[in-house]
Amino acid sequence: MKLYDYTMAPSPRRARMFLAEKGLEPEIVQVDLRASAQLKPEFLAINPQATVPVLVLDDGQAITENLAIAAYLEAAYPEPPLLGTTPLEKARVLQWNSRAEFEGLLAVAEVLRNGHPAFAKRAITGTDDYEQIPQLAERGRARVGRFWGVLEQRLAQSPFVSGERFGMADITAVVAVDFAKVVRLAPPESCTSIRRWHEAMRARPSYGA
Ligand SMILES: N[C@@H](CCC(=O)N[C@@H](CS)C(=O)NCC(=O)O)C(=O)O
Repeated sequence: MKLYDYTMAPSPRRARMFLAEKGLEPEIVQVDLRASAQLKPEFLAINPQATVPVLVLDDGQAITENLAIAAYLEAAYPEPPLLGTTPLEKARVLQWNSRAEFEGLLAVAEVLRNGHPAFAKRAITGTDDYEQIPQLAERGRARVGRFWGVLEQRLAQSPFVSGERFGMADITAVVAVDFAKVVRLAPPESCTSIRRWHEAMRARPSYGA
């Protein structure tokens, strides 16, 4: 297996952490997003959406999108389970993974891509250019603040984001929390449950993947 990656970007970090939790070590190919390598014909031939991560299997099949990569890996390498085992656990993992992605990760991305000069005309991923909308950066900040409340409340009820067991939702949420530092946002000091959980995440070997 081969993972098309970019060390500094949050989305491929999710895939790296998932792979590490499964004990898998694919060949890593860096796609230098700062140098717009994702827009070069060689990479577009692998992923026409111009995004990383991409997992390429030994037979050449390419899988894009974190959720699809996770679904493949979970089916091919069931241990340890990261997408739940019982019907309800599986639902809770996807429920909280979606919330961490849409309310956390994408809110931070909204701030960064609409506010940082490095993303001028690159407010949305893909081959088309989109202008930044500064109001979206402002709105994103408010959304991130709301997400801290959601996450704190959830982690006050359960040790992990989707319940009693570590899983994909923890990966997405911890990547969102760490990504927020890039736009100088962090959960307030009062979020003691997030702090307790984040320390547990940091202690896992996959955290540094
Ligand atoms: N929904 C995709 C999102 C992938 C994504 O947005 N990747 C970003 C890096 S975090 C990217 O490739 N950006 C390319 C660009 O900025 O043009 C997934 O979860 O895999």
